[in-house]
Amino acid sequence: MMTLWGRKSSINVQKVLWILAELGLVEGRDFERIDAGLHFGVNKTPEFLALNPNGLVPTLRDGELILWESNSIMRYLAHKYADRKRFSLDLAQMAASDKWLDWQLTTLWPALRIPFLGLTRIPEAERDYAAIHKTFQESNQLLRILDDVLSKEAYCSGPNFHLGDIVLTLCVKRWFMLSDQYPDKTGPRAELNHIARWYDQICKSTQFTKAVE
Ligand SMILES: N[C@@H](CCC(=O)N[C@@H](CS)C(=O)NCC(=O)O)C(=O)O
Repeated sequence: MMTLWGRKSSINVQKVLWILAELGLVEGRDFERIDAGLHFGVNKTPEFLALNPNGLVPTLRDGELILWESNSIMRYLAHKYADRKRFSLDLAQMAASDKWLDWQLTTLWPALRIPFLGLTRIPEAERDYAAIHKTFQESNQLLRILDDVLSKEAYCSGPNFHLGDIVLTLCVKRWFMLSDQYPDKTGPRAELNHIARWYDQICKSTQFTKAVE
């Protein structure tokens, strides 16, 4: 049985939990999950560091294979369970999706994680609202790129839901939620209607709301 280490509240663990659910894999039957990270600890123990020297979650063990990096784990699972035909592994489709996985990791999340951590983990009195506001605006600008794509396509990489949509939805979920954390409850979130339509569709037609708490 595969083992996944990671707390359910982590965006990167949620990517893996969601793809496992899309592939029809069930916790307790097809994989076991061990809570790790933040208050659960575990991820800095010598045993864990021997598996993942970064001391981060998610980490997956499948037989002899130890994997870390959430997007790599997603690609591995999509290929391993190709027979379930949930995600097309066509070369062009995978490449179109892959670019969004890279963009999420290298471009969107580095901007969005600053208001996310600032507004959810740092006590109000210690928050740097100037930095939070600036990076929230940068996130708005980046998400306009996605919104523009979604004005022409149903999903980020074409007509079908794919891996890129999973990682972007989890960022957008946090972006939606952040405005509520502002003291005046408005926040600087831009109106991006194509993203709103796409997000609603994903809530209705995928395992998102069941897999991600
Ligand atoms: N690039 C890595 C980043 C992993 C990462 O930063 N994980 C965070 C949770 S989202 C973590 O383990 N933080 C330490 C903790 O939770 O204690 C990935 O995509 O898997």
